Amino acid sequence: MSAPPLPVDAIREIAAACGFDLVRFGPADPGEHGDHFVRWLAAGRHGEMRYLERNRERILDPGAWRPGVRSAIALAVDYGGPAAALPGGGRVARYAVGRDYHRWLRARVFALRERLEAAGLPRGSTSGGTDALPVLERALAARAGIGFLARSAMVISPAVGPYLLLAELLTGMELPPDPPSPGACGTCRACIAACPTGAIVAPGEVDARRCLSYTTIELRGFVPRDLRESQRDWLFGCDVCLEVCPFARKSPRQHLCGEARPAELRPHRIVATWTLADVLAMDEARYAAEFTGTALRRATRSGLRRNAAVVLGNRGDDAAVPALVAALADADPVVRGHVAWALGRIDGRQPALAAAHATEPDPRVRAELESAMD
Ligand code: B12
Ligand code: SF4
Ligand code: SF4
Repeated sequence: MSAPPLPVDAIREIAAACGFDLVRFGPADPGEHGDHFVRWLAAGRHGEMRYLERNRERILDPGAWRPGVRSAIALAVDYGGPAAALPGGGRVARYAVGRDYHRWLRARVFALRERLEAAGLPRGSTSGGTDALPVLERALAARAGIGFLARSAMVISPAVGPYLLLAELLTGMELPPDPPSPGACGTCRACIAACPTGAIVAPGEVDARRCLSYTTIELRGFVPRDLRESQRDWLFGCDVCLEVCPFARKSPRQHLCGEARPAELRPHRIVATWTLADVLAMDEARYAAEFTGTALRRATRSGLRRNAAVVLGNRGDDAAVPALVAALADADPVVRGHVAWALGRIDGRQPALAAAHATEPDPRVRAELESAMD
């Protein structure tokens, strides 16, 4: 297939009606961004996200898994909004505050596909999704002109800002490419200076192994000790490099609260009502019942409880000690280890640390207990 069977303006109008704030056309392949991706992988910056390595060839060449693909309809939704934290502390990155975007954004992409097919696009001729296809979504968005590739590595729209969730429909149609987006970082380096862990190692390049979004969400097991203090109050993800960005003030939704906010972006019950102690104490049944449909689930129950322990340690509040002491007897060594670290931050002379050390079977947790008492 080559020429579009329906006017390109109709595609834009239908996409806008489906709830996309930005709609642009561009190539389906990552072009020169692919070289950067290859270098990034070779440097091991992906950490334990091995699926990126496994999908390398498909990511570099979408034609290998979608023969005949020509263009991408690049899509974006503004999710800007007020900072969110659990009552009493524990911040959650804005993208994860409401309903899981993998669900509601994917539903929008599928609705768009259906409407385009109803308008004349051959059935089954597109592949679409958000964070689901083996593609570099930032590369597609930047090449289509959704925004510019910034020093923070975010794709930023000069009109809407950095709080953009990206999605795409890949198609065999030859769509006329949109021009590159205007806008640039200029002399600003605020995100690089503000990143709590120094994860932005070069302009546009993030070492995921140091990024709090990786350590709090993707990483399973123990968080390197030298990164825990830098986690500060972040329970899930991190928005620092977006918050300090001057373009963040552009988000049309940044001040929308309560009923004025789109339903899928309103704070989930967990964010609105749970405390860090609730997260730390949650059992499997409560996790299964409450976290379904949230992006928070990605971190796993173990990871969320580990993160809660780190944040409680960073907050240094004596009131958290009973909950932490109780969790020293938890079945999960990752939780026990981070709880030991947290107690050490609050009071290394806490007698429960020595008592736990006397019976602790896991050498990693024993090391945490020793370091906490040091
Ligand atoms: C793996 C991943 C991560 C990793 C690694 C991120 C990274 N910067 O490398 C971790 C877990 C750390 C992460 C964090 C976040 N992520 Co993330 N993540 C992804 C995912 C699944 C794959 C990205 C990837 O392959 N990274 C590898 C690097 C090399 O590629 P890249 O991130 O696309 O970066 C591009 C630029 O770095 C560029 N580049 C850099 N230098 C140069 C130089 C030249 C010359 C060129 C040409 C290109 C170039 O090359 C890359 C390709 O275009 C995508 C979804 C997807 N399928 O694309 C979401 C995605 C990138 N993440 C997203 C979001 C929202 C976040 C967070 C804001 C979440 C949060 N608040 O906690 C943070 C932001 C951290 C940051 N500053 O990047 C959005 C970004 C939207 C946007 N407007 O840019 C995406 C697109 C998901 C989505 N569907 O919306 N993420
Ligand atoms: S998300 Fe946080 S830790 Fe990751 S690069 Fe941005 S500021 Fe640094
Ligand atoms: S904070 Fe400054 S350097 Fe970083 S992405 Fe925004 S404009 Fe670019």
